[in-house]
Amino acid sequence: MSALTLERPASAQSARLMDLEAQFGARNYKPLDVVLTRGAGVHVWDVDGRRYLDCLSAYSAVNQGHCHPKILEAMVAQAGRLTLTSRAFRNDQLAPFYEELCALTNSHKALPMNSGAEAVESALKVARKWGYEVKGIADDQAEIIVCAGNFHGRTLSIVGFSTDPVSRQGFGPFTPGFKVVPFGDAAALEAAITPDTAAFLVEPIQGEAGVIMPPAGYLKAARDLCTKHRVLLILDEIQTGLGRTGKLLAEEHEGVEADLTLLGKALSGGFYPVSAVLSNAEAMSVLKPGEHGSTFGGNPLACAVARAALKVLMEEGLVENAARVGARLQASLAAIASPAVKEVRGRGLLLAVELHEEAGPARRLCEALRGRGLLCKETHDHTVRIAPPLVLTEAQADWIAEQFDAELRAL
Ligand code: IF1
Repeated sequence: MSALTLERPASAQSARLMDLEAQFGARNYKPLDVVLTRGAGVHVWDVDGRRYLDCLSAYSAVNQGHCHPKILEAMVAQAGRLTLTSRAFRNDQLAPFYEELCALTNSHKALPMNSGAEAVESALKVARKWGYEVKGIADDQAEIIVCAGNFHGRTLSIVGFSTDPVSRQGFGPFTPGFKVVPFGDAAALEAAITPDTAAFLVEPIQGEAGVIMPPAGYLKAARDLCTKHRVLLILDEIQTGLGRTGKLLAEEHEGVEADLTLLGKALSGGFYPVSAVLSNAEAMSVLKPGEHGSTFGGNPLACAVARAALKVLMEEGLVENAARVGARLQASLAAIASPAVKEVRGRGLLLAVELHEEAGPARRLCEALRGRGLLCKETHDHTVRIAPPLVLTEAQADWIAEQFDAELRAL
């Protein structure tokens, strides 16, 4: 029977918790009415003991699986030793974190921050400073090109160049110096470049926009245009990076190397806010002491957690697993014969099912799938994102496809 209309009664405990959230919390989210209390691997449990397969992974922050024991162990050990010194002093976790992160990503330098948005903002500052000091752009004239449909975070500068009205409504005035071009259009990118262009910031696959894939060759064309016009290519891999698309970095699918690469989310395996700006060029060298910083950026606890998260990612072969199991899941989803499905798209374990408008809001499908023990989230009105932890097995991938098949037929 379709679970579409199943309105499961929330238990007294979950109802009380939801009421408290409504009473005291800012209403900046509309979450599913499921109150989670435990996670392990691909699964999470709600306060009523129901188990779910997590197909969101906290927006790709728990690629290693929920509460990975080895990351937990590293976090607890470090938390009992030294958590925060500020960068006024040094600590014994930062250098090994730098070394391991740069070796893994073939980077020259790394700038450690906390949230993804902070990494984005830091990269924008580095790009502007590089534009003035290295490229020779006149003061305060630097331009940075971004793509329509972008999602890079929620700070004022970032939402200022968003094309999503909901993200920017009521938050003006915004930071100047940004130009928007269509995603996937290399000609439009070249036309937008001027001698004042310092950088081009883009997601290799647009996550929030609905797992929008660029045309084949677009990233390579962007790389070549940036090289030709001395523009820094900044790839935001905060969601696509760290194995999510079946490569360590999504840029590898097109064999390109960004000048600045942004990481976050799974850099800590979901244990702690850790982000980083990686520099393949010497762009980072424009930063001088005192010009940028953060209280928690590069703290020993963050570094210890990130080191363990990267170790788990590589030792457990999660990048290859994402490629193999993701291809199986994508093929199974694409084989679903349902008139409700407009498109199945994505790469590795960053997938999406887009519904035809007549099939109704994707939220309803998410609610129905929750009734089957599968948690996923709609992005915009008609697309369901499917991004389980990269530890997913083939059997679990088949189970996900079976749940979608059952509910899509019901649609
Ligand atoms: C929310 C979206 C995803 C990101 C990329 C930078 C950031 C994000 C490509 C900023 C963050 C999160 C933010 C979170 C929900 C989630 C999200 F729906 F908002 F758009 F994943 F698609 N670059 N994405 O995806 O990183 O500062 O959040 O650490 O704002 O609700 P952050």
